[in-house]
Amino acid sequence: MGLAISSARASGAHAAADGLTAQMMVEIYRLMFLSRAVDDREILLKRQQKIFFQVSGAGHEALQVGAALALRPGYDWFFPYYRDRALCLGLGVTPYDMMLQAVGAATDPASGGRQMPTHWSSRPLHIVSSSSSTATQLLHAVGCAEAGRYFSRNPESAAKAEGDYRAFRDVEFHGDEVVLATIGEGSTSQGEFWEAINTASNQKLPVIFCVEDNGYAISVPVEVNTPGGNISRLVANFPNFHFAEVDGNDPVVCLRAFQEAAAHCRAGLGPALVHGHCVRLYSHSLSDDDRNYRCAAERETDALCDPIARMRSRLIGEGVLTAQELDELERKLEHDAAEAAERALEAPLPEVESITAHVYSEDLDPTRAAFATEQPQPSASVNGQKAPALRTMADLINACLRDEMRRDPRIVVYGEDVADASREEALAEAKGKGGVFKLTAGLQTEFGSGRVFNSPLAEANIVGRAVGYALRGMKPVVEIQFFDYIWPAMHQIHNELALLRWRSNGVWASPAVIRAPIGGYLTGGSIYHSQSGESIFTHIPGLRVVFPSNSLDANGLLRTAIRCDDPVLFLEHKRLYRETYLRAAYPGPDFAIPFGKAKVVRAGAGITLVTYGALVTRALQAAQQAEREHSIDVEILDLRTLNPYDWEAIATSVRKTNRVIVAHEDMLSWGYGAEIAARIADELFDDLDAPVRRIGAMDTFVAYQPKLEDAILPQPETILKAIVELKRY
Ligand SMILES: Cc1ncc(C[n+]2csc(CCOP(=O)(O)OP(=O)(O)O)c2C)c(N)n1
Ligand SMILES: [Mg+2]
Repeated sequence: MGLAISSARASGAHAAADGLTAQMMVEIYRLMFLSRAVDDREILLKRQQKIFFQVSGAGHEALQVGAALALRPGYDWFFPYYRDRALCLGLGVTPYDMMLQAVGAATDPASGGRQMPTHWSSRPLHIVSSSSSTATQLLHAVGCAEAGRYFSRNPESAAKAEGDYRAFRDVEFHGDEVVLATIGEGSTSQGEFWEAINTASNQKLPVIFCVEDNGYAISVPVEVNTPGGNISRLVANFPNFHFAEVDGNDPVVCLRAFQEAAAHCRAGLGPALVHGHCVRLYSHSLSDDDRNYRCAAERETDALCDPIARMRSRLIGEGVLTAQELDELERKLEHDAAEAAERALEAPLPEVESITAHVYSEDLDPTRAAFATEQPQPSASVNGQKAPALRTMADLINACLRDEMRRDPRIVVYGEDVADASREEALAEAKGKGGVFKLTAGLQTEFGSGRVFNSPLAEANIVGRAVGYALRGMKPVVEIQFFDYIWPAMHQIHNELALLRWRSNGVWASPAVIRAPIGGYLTGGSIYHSQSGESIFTHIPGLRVVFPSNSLDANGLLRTAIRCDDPVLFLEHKRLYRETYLRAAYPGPDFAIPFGKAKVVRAGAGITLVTYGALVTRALQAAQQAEREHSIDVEILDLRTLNPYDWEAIATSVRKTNRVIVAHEDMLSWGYGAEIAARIADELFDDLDAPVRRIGAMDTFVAYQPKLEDAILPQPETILKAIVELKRY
């Protein structure tokens, strides 16, 4: 540090109050003051319009420095939020790193100019890229802790392997590592806070939750967010927790609280929650003015609690440093902050050409030929012997999960009801559940409850934890019980799962697989068990979307989804799960299909019909009838994957037929077909002899009464009618 410590203290091993050395007391003050100095410098830059956003940690420094000094960067794991400047300085992020982010420099190590300032990330320090979304990070912290525990219990699973995502996902773990997740008191109102402490408590995970309670969420005071105004009182009954409610303006008290919390976690006793009462000395951000909603007296009282002023008096009072030595130290830190800003303002800006880098994995392209591993290998039937058994889509998805779990010990499967039985003793007499559609049947029995388990009934919990697992190098293959209930997880999917790689400039990634049964034609499935909505997910950059139409494709595409290095939404049409006409022989444990390769399921020269999912069979019926009754020769393309999709196959077919229909089960307006149709009109206009036609469901939800369902969803007759009409042009 090279800091001057007053001679009275520096001379010996004399300990200051609370058992801390003078050196430690000065280090605490240095970090607190440096944090404030960087904030104040940024505020100046913002006022000079040299940076574009500022949010400060002023008033939170004591709590955060206590946390930083109790934990081990690069060993423990950190999920901070935007106010954690002092925490990150304490962990080893430099003022220059921070200023690079403020100016949006190409060399900003957190995001390469993609994120706002204070959205921390550092791979070497184990600070995981944070978003602006409040509370999402807590579930990542839980998944991260689960992954650390998994690797400690199964160290062989950390081994590198070639041929799949593991080649690019390095694993580090320590048996006594701790995960820190911080949050403001207002954000504890989010469901994800409760979903995170639920799992941490239940599984005794080594997560320290730190609530930085400054009494306000922008303009909303704590009592509006938290019944009774105190989060500690509300959470007090969660089992296995160590709780501490502390004066967040006293860094020594905070340090001790975090040391005790860490000891509880490292001993495997469970999680901890440190609730620090601190002050927000500035407005929420530079876009806010707290004089609009706080009285002057309240702001003045807070100002008197300034933890830096208090610590300064204490250092002088205890004879650790003189006022003059402190002045010198402060001038030096202010100079360091200013110098970091000057240097950062000179740094090169990101190139526009770099914008699309890291949306998807650059290491492993799931469209590449390597994923066209082998032809199906029927398990029986040699030399005209007995034909191999044909298996349904449900069977072949289950078989793929089983094969991949045998091959890759980093795979865990969880979701609602996916285990055979959480109470294992029941399996002595019961056959097990294994999913409401039985797609995961027998997996817990074969691979154990450490790899296949039930989650709480909370979809954000399922996906948020998957992000945490995956960023540690594991492969969570999770189930959302019905696509209709994916919406509570939407925030995690859109703002976290799909975005982590891009926002961290390729440093972090969460290549998890989400399986979701989708679609209607169930006769009685009604509104909440028949929804489609795939276009909402294909609209998310960073997320692969797969939608097989038959057993063999489901098997081969799921294998690619699991082995690839991107997050994948794997949509399984539940009407197709057990259709006998879609059955296929088991293709062997290495059968894979690359993404982005459509299949010509019927060749023809008259009209191109682009479709996928449950409409493939219905399109085939319509095409056969069109041929029989109208002599129209329809070519059907099954897209199989929706992002990426096979534009070349579409273009080749349309150039041949000059007429095209895009058909899907989802609602017509703003549906998946709108994009395909628009692109055809745009790029293949000269090849068209007729307008591009779309087919989809009515713009409503699916009704319970089959008569209504039949009318709402597209039928073979709907498709036939469109074919005949289009041929008239
Ligand atoms: C999910 C979500 N909703 C709303 C916001 C907008 N927002 C940003 S910070 C904030 C208040 C957070 O207050 P608190 O949790 O107390 O943290 P503090 O800023 O006081 O440290 C809000 C509403 C957001 N970022 N994320
Ligand atoms: Mg707050």
